[in-house]
Amino acid sequence: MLNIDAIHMREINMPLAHPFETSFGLTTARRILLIELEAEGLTAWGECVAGEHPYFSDETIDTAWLITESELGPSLLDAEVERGGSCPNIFRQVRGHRMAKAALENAVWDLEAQVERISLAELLGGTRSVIPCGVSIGIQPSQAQLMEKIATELAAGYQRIKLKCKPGWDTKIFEAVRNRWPDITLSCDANSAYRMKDLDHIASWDQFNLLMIEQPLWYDDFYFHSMLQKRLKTDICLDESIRNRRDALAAIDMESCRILNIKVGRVGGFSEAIAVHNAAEERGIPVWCGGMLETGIGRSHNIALSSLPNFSLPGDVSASSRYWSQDIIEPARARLRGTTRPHRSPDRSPPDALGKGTSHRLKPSIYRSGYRSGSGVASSR
Ligand code: OSB
Ligand code: MG
Repeated sequence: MLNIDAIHMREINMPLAHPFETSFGLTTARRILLIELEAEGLTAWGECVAGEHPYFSDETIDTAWLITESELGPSLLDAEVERGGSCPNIFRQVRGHRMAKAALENAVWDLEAQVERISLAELLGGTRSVIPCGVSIGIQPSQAQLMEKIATELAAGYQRIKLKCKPGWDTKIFEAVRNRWPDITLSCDANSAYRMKDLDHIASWDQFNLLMIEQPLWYDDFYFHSMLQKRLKTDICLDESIRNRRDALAAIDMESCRILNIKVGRVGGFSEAIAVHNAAEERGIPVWCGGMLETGIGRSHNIALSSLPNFSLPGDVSASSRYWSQDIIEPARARLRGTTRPHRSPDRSPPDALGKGTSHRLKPSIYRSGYRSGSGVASSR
């Protein structure tokens, strides 16, 4: 049994070192919900990856805050929590809200790893000690700026370059990049920016020898992706469409994709992420770990997950300094050229930036802290 004394919810506001543009918009700063569990004399952390707007998924930081405070947090405090893997059952009654669930569940796994005195990677069943890293490069103000950025990332040793794309920022860009770097591992991510009328256009990218085309069509689709995949030599990778193991099975069976991106927040936590990983592995489908512009807390969880055996393609687990001039935890150390390692004992020291001293202790309870509520107003249960 893991005795959870308190759940702290905090919202922090983090300016990005560089704006990040995708087909659904420009992000210059992130509002991030952090979960801190007090239990067994220990402190464990989870990060919610929901964005400020419901553009990547239907969740936002505000829906996650609401559901955590009113539903998931109280359920967790009432439950007998054996381990991280107990959480899906505890949260069963709440439909959806997977990013909110994941933040809590992942904090429980973090707690369990500390209690067991093993690394999170080991607890998750990880076997890889070196994780290959790729980078995701947002849409840039100009082609020249993109080329410069790619050159910098290649010089840093990153093993795969993924270009965000959208209509108007695609074929010409791929052509220019391929002309300059004929042999690099290159992929693209459309974040659902295309429709079936673009089928021939997308099929023309076969000439660029891309490792994959990520989520070209609707965010919730399998069927049209399977029609598109039949017309492509290039592998499709699904991101947004895959919410759980059953989605992964459907997509694989329908041949909607040949590669899967796993984001632990998108599938609702480590338990489901492992289930998706295993389902793909059994069917010979490689996976890689996606990113959601996380702070060091979320990124360290992604790196731990990436140590599972079927994470055979480079993940979006690049250095935190690419996104933040000042991260909230000591960023991953032992970074070799284009790779990272799961922490043996993650640096869980609570960041000063969080204003930890301002929350009051009352247990068991859910605390709110951060700028929303001033200092430590405990909600009633
Ligand atoms: O589709 O992978 C995506 C960021 C925000 C929303 C969606 C995506 C992304 C990224 C970021 O590509 C990659 C990273 O965190 O390194
Ligand atoms: Mg994606």
